[in-house]
Amino acid sequence: MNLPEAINWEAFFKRARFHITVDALSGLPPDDRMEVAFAGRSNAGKSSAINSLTMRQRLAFSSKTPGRTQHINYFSLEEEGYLVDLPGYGYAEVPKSVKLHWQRLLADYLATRMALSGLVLLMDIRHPLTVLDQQLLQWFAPRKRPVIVLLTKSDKLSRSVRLQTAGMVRKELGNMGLPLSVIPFSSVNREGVEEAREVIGSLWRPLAQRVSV
Ligand SMILES: Nc1nc2c(ncn2[C@@H]2O[C@H](COP(=O)(O)OP(=O)(O)OP(=O)(O)O)[C@@H](O)[C@H]2O)c(=O)[nH]1
Ligand SMILES: [Mg+2]
Repeated sequence: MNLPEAINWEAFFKRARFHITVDALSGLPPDDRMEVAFAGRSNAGKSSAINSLTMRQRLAFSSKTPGRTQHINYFSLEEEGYLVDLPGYGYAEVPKSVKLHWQRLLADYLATRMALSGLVLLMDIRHPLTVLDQQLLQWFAPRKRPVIVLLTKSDKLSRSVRLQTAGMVRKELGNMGLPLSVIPFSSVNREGVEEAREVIGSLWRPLAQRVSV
């Protein structure tokens, strides 16, 4: 991989293409290309965020019906690796057996996937850091890899409340000892889209350096 100094992140993410859908860890692609996963409660706006970052209308299927993304969806960035849309959690109407299946899948994936270089955690800015969000972070934290928090649907709140919430989340998660970014984000008015592209895209840099040594 050869990432130049000044990167056009928009072009970088625009190359995303649907790759594969899986519902068991045994179906994942080989664990040898870098990937960044998008996780969050059902309806938090994961699929919408992936569409906004990649400038694709319906790359990841977004829906008014919570629990729409029930599998792990891989989007390939050509030889650079993958963006991974994880199943949303916390949707009350899902049968318990299905919930347990997802929970197992998420926990195992977050704890063991070698290629996973960073986690994008999406939380509705009006309801950040639920118990399930914190549980997810606990599964991922031992990896000591970067967490990028997108506080979604930021168009729903005033600027002062957006900043206040971002500050609170930064403070709450600051003591986890992980590289952390917290970005108010809206797929509607595109607040935070460029910043998110840059911060998420930069996860590819260390790999470029490692490869070039
Ligand atoms: N106002 C506003 N609505 C949003 C935003 N992002 C997503 N939505 C809406 O929130 C709903 C859920 O969005 P999705 O992107 O499907 O959420 P998801 O996290 O992928 O949901 P699951 O796949 O069910 O886990 C849809 O009705 C979207 O239109 C945003 O930034 N602002
Ligand atoms: Mg989705």
